[in-house]
Amino acid sequence: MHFFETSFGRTEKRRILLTKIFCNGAVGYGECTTGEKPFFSHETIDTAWIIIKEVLAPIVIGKNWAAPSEVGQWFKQIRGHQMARAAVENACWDMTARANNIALYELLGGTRKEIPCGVSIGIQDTPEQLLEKIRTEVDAGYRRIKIKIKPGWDYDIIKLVRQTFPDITLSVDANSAYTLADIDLLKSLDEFKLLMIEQPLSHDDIIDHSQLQKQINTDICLDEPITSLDITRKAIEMKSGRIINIKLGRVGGFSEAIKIHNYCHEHNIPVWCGGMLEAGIGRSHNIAMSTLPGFSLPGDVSASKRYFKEDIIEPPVTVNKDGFIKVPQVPGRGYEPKEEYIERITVRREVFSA
Ligand code: OSB
Ligand code: MG
Repeated sequence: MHFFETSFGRTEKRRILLTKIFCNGAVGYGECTTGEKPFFSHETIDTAWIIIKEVLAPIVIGKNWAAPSEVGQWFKQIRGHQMARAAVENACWDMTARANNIALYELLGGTRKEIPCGVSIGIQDTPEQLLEKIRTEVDAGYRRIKIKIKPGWDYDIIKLVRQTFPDITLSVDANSAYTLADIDLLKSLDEFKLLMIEQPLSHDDIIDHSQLQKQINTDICLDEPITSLDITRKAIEMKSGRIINIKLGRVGGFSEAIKIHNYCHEHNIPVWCGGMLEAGIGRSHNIAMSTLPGFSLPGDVSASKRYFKEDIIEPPVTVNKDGFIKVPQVPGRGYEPKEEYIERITVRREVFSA
């Protein structure tokens, strides 16, 4: 994969944990979106493995449910480990859509037939490299460009990007790289007419963000601290930001994501679908979720080929010249796992049965 750098580090390759659930002939897939190391959140692929094996699998195996949201309910008693929970819960939704022969996006309550796409562009080795990357993605049709920033790769870089691309819809993501002591720098970004600044302050903070939002014009978008409906409600009540990034893994799966979406929709807070460098299963789940009506801003849901030489699904996710992904109108996800390829690159496997 092509490297991807944020304020918390560089990712060069991904180990991906997939879940697969069987019930009466129907099969559902899930993807755990955690990174290898606990830099974005506390979870890692290895902690997720243990939690799925020792806690989540025993809860779901052999059980019946009328709606997959019940699975999310069973997992509520678990503190943290949202990405592990999502990997299992989402496979249950996926399987239920298959079993009922309907599209996953319809099972979720989605309505959009195509979804607007943006890209997230990591920190590069040189400013020229960044401009070149942006040029490529703008030419590909993407409807919003987001660049990663960190101290030392912020004001001057954004200024250069704005001078070069005066009219693009541009946002920035700091992944928690600043504190309120950086208020002057953060205020100075107002001149660039950014669509939003994503997670400028601490990963678990909604209090300082509320202070900051009072002092800057640019809309703050919260990412890292949005782990549940409850914290989302508090952040919105405190006016800690005006936009919410919903990530399926970070919130623990489809049921919580739908609840957060509904709450934001009722409160006129735009939401968009964040990404975690997902392979095809996670990517297709993000597409399904982005069809819900409140996902009004372009998400970080982009073409498979931006990250992977060969994705694990067929067809790979593609984005049209206008920057939209057409939502497959078929039962399930609409992107089939390449079983043989997955088999070939699998290094570890565990099977549980009732
Ligand atoms: O903050 O949105 C983020 C990737 C890994 C961890 C955190 C983030 C990201 C991205 C990539 O921005 C979005 C994508 O999957 O394209
Ligand atoms: Mg982010």
